[in-house]
Amino acid sequence: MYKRIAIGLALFGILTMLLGACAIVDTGNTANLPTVHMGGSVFIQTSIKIHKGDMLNLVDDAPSTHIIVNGSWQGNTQKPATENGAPTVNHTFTGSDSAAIGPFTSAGTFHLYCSVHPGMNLTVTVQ
Ligand SMILES: [Cu+2]
Repeated sequence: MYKRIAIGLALFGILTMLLGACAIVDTGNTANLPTVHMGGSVFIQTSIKIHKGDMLNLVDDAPSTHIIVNGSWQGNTQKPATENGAPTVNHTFTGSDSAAIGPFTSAGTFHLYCSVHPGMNLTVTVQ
């Protein structure tokens, strides 16, 4: 009799733990992702290293529009590019917003730029 109650309590405890663990998963949570911030017309850091499979969180700290795509500025000329292994990126930030791009599933060095702001380049190294 007591054995049954003990087993019941143990099962209840395990179930509670499992449900608790599930509750921690929040698909909208980008706090733990590698993050690059953007100012009015620049990437605050121009390169970042991430791990294979990571999403990259881009945060627009300014009330500025940024359109982030694959490729780079070379001088004052936009050079859109398709790089093998890079996710296709085409995201418009409207100001004071953020978005996770990717995932980057292949190792390599990839280039992103903002088509609004000349020279606004970001290099993503995936390892
Ligand atoms: Cu921009």
